[in-house]
Amino acid sequence: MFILGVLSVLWPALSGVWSFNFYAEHPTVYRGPDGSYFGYSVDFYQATTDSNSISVLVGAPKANTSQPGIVEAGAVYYCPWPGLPDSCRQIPFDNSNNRMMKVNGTREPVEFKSHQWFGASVRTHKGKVVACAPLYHWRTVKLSGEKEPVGTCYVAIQNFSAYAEYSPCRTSDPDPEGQGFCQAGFSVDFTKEGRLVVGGPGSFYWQGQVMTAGIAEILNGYSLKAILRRVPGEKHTRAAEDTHDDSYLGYSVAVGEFTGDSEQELIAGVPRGAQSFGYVAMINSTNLTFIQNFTGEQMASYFGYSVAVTDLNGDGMDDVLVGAPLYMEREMESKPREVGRVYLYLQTAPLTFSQPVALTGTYTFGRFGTAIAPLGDVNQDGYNDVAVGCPFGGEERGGRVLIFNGNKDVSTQGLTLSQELRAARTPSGSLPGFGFTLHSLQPPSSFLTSTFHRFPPCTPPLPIPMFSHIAFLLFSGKLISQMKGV
Ligand SMILES: [Ca+2]
Ligand SMILES: [Ca+2]
Ligand SMILES: [Ca+2]
Repeated sequence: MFILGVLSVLWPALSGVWSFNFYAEHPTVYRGPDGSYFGYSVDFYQATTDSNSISVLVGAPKANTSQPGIVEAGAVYYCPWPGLPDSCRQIPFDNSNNRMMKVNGTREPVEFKSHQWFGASVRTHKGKVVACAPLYHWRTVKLSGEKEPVGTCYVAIQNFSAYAEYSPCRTSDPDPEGQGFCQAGFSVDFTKEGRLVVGGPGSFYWQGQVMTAGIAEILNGYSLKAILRRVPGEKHTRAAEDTHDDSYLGYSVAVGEFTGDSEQELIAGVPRGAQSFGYVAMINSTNLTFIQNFTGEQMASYFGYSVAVTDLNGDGMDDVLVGAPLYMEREMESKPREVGRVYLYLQTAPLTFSQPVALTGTYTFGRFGTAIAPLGDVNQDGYNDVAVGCPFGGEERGGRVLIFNGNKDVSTQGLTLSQELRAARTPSGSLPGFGFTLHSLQPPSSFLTSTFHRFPPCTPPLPIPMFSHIAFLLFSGKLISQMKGV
């Protein structure tokens, strides 16, 4: 069943603060096939930098495709903006069946694309697009042949006229102790130069791994037949001691500048590292060695589930935001409440950060911090702003997106909550999961978020959360609403 988003805005009670707000009365709404998890990932797409036409890409990791013999390969949809709810169409990243090989005289599939979750991640950078299938399996190099979830990604350039596959963990290093369970593409991002960053949280007994590669190198010399091809110039983190097993390095990735030069560093969430306190690693992008960590404060809070980078206090230095959506608030003489928390680390000098500024969720089991999206400067006061998703927040647990404004004195005054958005109830009930995924475009200040229809009883986040998205909402930030709080 489809549900269209009908939205309302909860205006915050802020005394004497003027603020611009997202205009949320009539968001653009897109929808995909029922059960396809349409909206699991989202991004904006601009074919060229001087192009005025901006469109929207939406991942639907359980969508069926026209690939022969493949069930639920997953897809990424191209949606024109502005556009009608049903105007999205699948992008043909891969039209083919499983590749085959001859083993002992019989033809066997080399890979397994059914249920591979293509579209679980999608990211764009100046006309380049990457989308990944973290549950793509392939038959290992072993004679016995085993199915292992190495994951794979596809890149597209030149307005979807050229495609290539990039599967950095499909190597001759199989099994759990190698890259066999990598799930490459669980998270993806780009550096400012357009170099691809891929997280694979299952490598090396789930220590996890981060890889980078250039898009030009992925495309040059690409061949369907070269299954074990190594992309020239690819870089990756390596296996550590076994005390790092089950850490999930690469569950989330982001990029920023933290050393005072122009070579960006990588930021990667490790939500089960540090004895399950979770940490976030800063990684040198030149050699992929570890520089320093930010460590969580509470065991099993899933610190590092999400990461983001932006400058929130206007000093020109990138700051780091880390989500811990299972953080529990413990008050004296009351039961702990699982509300979720976001930590902001302000860069005070190269490789030096403030004590974290904490933003704490208010809704029990709301999973505040599941998604974090830098917004640019929404209210035009000179300081960047940020959106935080709280997908099961609200009295009806339908989900909330909270907008926080940066300022000069964030370290002492924190961030200011300026707006709380929600999906309104519909005749068939609320739209749960509003704010599960977030991505912004600046300018014009707009952001994408999604809702989904069914979700299981509260379970800890698994490497792939089992959610079913059915609708998808786009807030156009015309900033027409200037209001004075009461
Ligand atoms: Ca740097
Ligand atoms: Ca800053
Ligand atoms: Ca601002």
